[in-house]
Amino acid sequence: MASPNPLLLLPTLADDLGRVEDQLRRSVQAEDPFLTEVASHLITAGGKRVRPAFSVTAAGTRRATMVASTPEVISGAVSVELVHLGSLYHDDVMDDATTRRTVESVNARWGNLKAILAGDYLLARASEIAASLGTEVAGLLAATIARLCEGQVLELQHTFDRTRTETAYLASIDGKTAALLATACRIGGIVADLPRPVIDQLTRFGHSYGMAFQVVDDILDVVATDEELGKPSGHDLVEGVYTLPVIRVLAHGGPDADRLGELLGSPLDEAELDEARGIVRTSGQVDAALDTARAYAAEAAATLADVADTEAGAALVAASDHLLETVQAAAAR
Ligand code: GRG
Repeated sequence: MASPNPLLLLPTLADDLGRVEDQLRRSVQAEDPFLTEVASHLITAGGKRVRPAFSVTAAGTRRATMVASTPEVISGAVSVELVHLGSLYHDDVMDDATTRRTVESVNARWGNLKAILAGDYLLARASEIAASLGTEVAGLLAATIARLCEGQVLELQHTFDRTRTETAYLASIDGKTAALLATACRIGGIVADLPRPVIDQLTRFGHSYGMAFQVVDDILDVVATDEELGKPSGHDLVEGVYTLPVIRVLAHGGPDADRLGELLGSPLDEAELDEARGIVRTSGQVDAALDTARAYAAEAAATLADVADTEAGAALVAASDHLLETVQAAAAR
């Protein structure tokens, strides 16, 4: 069993995340109760709230000990989580997902059209809140939404592509995941009015952490169970999204690569999915991908070395060390 995320041990964070939760729910209250229900669905379902936790913690990196966040920092954290939510609504439509955050996905429950519209609504609310924090935050969030789209398009361009390269994979996750984690930290720093060099450090931290986070997420899709993920595992292979461990097995060559190459390139039935996952799991490339995630996490920690003497700085560094714990146990089975 992995230990809790070190950010959650910060004495003020639970209260601040409670305030984030309240504002999140208020921010999706529409005039139409049906729209409120659809837009609230994944908020109520839960989620780890990693991005708001980073915004709040990043904002505190120059204080020796954390204090309750300002309303502006809470709003910044909410705007980032709303973008994340909007992207999940749209992502689940694209993937035809049935489950998210352990509950029925929005598209499965209400259909694609409503899921797309509710996703748009979440993005609009995020933009409105960001605009209340000033033009820099509004511009940054808009540019980050564009980065998510760019990352996702890069992924779509390579679905069922057995020749997808590691470079193409890394460029995609940079946009679809690392950009928003970088922005989560940057917004915390901007809204807390931290010195510019610290804001830039926090941004680099969030970016490296985000790269590690997505590599870990992709490894988990190969090695974890449905229960551990709260959604069907092996989904990436089914959808034709070939991630780091798969790309490396194929690139390595030999009998594993040959057999995996025969299986991939088109949709898989259940037996083929099991066989493909088995090949990747036993190939040694899961460990190699873990090394890559570890290197990004170490890069993230190193970025914050000179603020690691504050409570918040130390917690961010510890969070990057902790990230690998979540996947090591699953990968070792
Ligand atoms: C309209 C903003 C927008 C984007 C359109 C669909 C799309 C382009 C991008 C998809 C981006 C995406 C879903 C990336 C995956 C990011 C990721 C690792 C999600 C899981 O994050 P967790 O583990 O999930 O933090 P919880 O549920 O805990 O919040």
